Amino acid sequence: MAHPKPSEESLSPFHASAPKRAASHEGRRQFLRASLGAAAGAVFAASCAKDGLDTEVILDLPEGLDRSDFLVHSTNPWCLETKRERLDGLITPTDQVFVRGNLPAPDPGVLKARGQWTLNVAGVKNPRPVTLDELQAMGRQTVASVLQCSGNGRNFFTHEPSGSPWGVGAAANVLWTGVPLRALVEALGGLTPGQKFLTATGGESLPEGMDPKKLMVERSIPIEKAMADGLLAWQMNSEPLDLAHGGPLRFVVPGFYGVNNVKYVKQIAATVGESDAKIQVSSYRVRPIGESGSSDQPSMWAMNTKSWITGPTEAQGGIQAGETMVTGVAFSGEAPIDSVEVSADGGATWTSADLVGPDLGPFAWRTFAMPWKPAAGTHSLVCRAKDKSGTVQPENALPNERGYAHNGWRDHGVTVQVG
Ligand SMILES: Nc1nc2c(c(=O)[nH]1)N[C@H]1C(S)=C(S)[C@@H](COP(=O)(O)O)O[C@H]1N2
Ligand SMILES: [Mo]
Repeated sequence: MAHPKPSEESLSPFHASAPKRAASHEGRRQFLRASLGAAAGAVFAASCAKDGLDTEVILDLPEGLDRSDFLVHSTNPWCLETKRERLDGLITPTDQVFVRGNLPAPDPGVLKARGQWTLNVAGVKNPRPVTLDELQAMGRQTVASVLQCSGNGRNFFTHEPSGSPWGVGAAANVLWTGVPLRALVEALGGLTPGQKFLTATGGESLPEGMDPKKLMVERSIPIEKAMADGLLAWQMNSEPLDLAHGGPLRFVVPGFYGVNNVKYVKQIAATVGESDAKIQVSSYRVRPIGESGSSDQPSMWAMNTKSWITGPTEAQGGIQAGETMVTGVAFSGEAPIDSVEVSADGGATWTSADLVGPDLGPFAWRTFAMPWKPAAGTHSLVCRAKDKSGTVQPENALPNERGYAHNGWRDHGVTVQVG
């Protein structure tokens, strides 16, 4: 079993490699206990082998989450992947949304006084700290958008990129409610001239003695995108935002990869340049295999066109010959979804699927379905989406050092046994 290489996502003191899977359970328990014991204020994480951590060594999941819904890639910070068959819906229930932390979450105490959570705002004519109570009086909007980790699909690359080996489940479609960034900027007198980026900073506390620039979650995006679609959100799926997903306040960038959706946001600043934090400068950059990250490479901003099958799946076991339904999800960060085709013979022949349910806007995913009457045997189900700009999901993804942005339809397929 391949063991993940150390990664730029796991170079923090919060990630320690787990013992090899060959180690005995007792050995692993001792290792875990020792690590937790030694932690004393610091924390321990076990990064995982490709099929997730052993059940025995997993700590309690964040409040309200059920172990059976997830593949556990690491524990502290949490990297929890939603199982493919759980993504079979228009809105992903909050307790089934994947969790990905680069750092351990802040103390849950921050949720006790949500209204007092304070956001520093800079790069505007009248910069000042604004409380969540104040933000709630400045405007309100609800947006459906796909939250997807840049590394979703990493496990399908064959060069074994470092980082969590996500399959399809580092993604969810959720409703965000908050105040548009543009309303906040207007309330504070508008942007000061010359700003090209919007830089958002996460509110986790960082360990003493470490270079904060190497650890902090601080992301910059083009200012036009931020002013058009950025949202300071305090609700997910009509409930107060929980800690795992960034409560009390999160900067949401519909259409952009997960990392730009900064949790526990404590500062937003309109800036002339991009953040000098490592997560912006050299991490989350698409580059050829073997190259190091640098700021002249494309940053993980807009998501590409993508779809995958959610049912039937291999995990659901064999299905009976006769009538069934192929289902899945499709989205694109750049243009609304136009159509989805499904193939039950590995891409030799294609049939149009029906888009199911209401269109929740350009940043949400569409669910699709196609009636299917399979004969007994083994079938290879694949799907491919087309967006309204004419972009078609490619057969193969572009291999890249960190295994980002995999949207190849072939690797996203499922093989099902029909009895
Ligand atoms: N403050 C903060 N924001 C963050 C992160 C983080 O570690 N800290 N992780 C980012 C990454 S890489 C992803 S994929 C998403 C995951 O969001 P979720 O845990 O709500 O699924 O949050 C992003 N925003
Ligand atoms: Mo991510």
